[in-house]
Amino acid sequence: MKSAAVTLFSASLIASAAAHGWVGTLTVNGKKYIGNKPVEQTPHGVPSVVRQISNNLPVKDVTSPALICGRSALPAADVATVPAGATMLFDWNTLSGVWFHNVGPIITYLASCGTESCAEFDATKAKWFKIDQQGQDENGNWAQAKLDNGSPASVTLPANIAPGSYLVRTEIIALHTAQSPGGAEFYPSCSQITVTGSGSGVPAASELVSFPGAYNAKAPGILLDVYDMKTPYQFPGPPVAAFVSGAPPPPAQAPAPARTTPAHTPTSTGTAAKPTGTKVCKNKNGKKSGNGNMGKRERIWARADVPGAEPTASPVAAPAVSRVARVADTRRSRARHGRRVAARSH
Ligand SMILES: [Cu+2]
Repeated sequence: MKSAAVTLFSASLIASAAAHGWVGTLTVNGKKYIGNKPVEQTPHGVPSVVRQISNNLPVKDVTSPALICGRSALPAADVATVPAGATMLFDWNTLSGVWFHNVGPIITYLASCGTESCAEFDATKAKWFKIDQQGQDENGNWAQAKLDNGSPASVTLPANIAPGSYLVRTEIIALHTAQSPGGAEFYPSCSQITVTGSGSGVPAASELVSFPGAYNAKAPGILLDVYDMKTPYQFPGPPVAAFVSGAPPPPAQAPAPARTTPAHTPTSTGTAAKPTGTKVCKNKNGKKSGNGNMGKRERIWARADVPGAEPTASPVAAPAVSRVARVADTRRSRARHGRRVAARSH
């Protein structure tokens, strides 16, 4: 017979396990690549292109190696072929079905695996560049909330990217408890791809980051009260790489050795970056759109977050989400976590 304590412990395990997810399917041009459940659920998974994580708990320590590809992520056996410019659809699963946290961005990075297959590639050595970041749409709805109806996260590979072997790191950051240090929840997932095409787009050396290392626990996009935002959301990490966004690349970090500039690297450090926040998110009804696809405007807005613009205060300071939306989010968050205290615990 179970003791009350054991029952309670089991219940809390179930509650937290149900809360978190993994990439269950990557779809490219209609072809589906199955991602395994975490090792705790599926010790012997099917061959996949998605690196399998050990369990589905969030990563909360930005200095942890788990921030690279998820908790104890294992290299995967297969590699997906993705033409430059193709859209990758990431289906996020949880033990209770679909994703259900609803506040926070979805951010995607790539790292070259060099000349080796990504199946052999050691992700601790990866140098990442950002290709996409999705925050709130013009109604204040977060990209993440759109996963809640079972829609996949949609990320388009740059059309001009140089072909080769890449690791894709796509990440949900859940911000419902981010008002406390260490409260943000990171869900990184890595997939192994071979990009085909004839593009020549590569990141500048100054745009490459490492995980862990790219994120600061106190960054404004990581430590914040997402229900009481005074300024537009500031994505953590570097800007989207210039060859993707079309913005001028950031200057090399000083002190930097004189660069032997490759022919393809633009040298301009002009100040033509569009300011962020010129499009203020407002939400009059707080309703979810129910549409899993990102609007074009949103993508443009998200990608307008370019070098030089991030640290600058928005010229139009206004809450990014209306009070109605905040209340709705809070209610949903409470309902899903049972109670606020439970939510804070994971
Ligand atoms: Cu959670």
